[in-house]
Amino acid sequence: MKTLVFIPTLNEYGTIEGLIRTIRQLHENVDILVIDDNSDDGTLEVLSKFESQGLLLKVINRGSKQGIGSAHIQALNFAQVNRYEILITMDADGAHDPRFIANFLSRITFYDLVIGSRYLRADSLSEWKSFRKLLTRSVHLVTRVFLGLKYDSSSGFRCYKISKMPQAIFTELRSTGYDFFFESLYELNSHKVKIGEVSIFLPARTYGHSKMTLNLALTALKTLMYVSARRLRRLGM
Ligand SMILES: Nc1nc2c(ncn2[C@@H]2O[C@H](COP(=O)(O)OP(=O)(O)OP(=O)(O)O)[C@@H](O)[C@H]2O)c(=O)[nH]1
Ligand SMILES: [Mg+2]
Repeated sequence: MKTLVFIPTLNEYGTIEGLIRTIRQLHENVDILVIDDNSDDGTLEVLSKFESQGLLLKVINRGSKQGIGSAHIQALNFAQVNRYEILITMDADGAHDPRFIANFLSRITFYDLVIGSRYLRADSLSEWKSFRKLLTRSVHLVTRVFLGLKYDSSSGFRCYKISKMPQAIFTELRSTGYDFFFESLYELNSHKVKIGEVSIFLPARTYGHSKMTLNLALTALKTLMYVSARRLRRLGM
């Protein structure tokens, strides 16, 4: 199956090289697309070296910070326009282990979207600090209660079967940041896309820092309220 792996980057110099080399070793036939928002820590230099060596299909530098969600939407569009059958999306900061890609690829045979979940096994977040775990679990809880989502709604480790994606959904999303994950999942779930999960393990962060900011968290909260209201309207309440 024609497969694209997509990685959004914003200052991931410490991890990007190892990540791309590992993906290449494990899956020599996949293409890799990176969308970067003008990293200034040397990430772009590593990426353009890999692009010229043919290790990467393409690097798109968007020139300014436009958000992780908008990068995912652009990747979905790229995959459709370039006729990929499968799109895998994953983070660059070392949180998403490429060894799980094989599990996604076998599971996607039975589903249209497969989410990498941190809630199927008790030890998925065993290395994380308690506060970080609490934050992630809170998102899981509120999206379950307010949006009716039983899946890991903030996970960016995903596998899409492109032909089964109602692409119009992605052009209508209001989210451009981290809210993309639960808003897109809510819409795909509402459109009866067949969703499955695979268990993933996330190590504690050893390089770099989170790109999540208070502003982005507040925006996500606002989006949550909008999408909850959308849900209530659809339920006729
Ligand atoms: N292109 C682009 N990539 C981004 C942006 N924000 C984050 N990323 C990338 O998206 C991925 C996830 O970002 P993280 O900061 O690790 O977000 P997170 O995993 O929810 O937060 P942590 O658990 O603290 O790591 C990483 O590969 C980032 O480099 C952005 O605005 N633009
Ligand atoms: Mg991360």
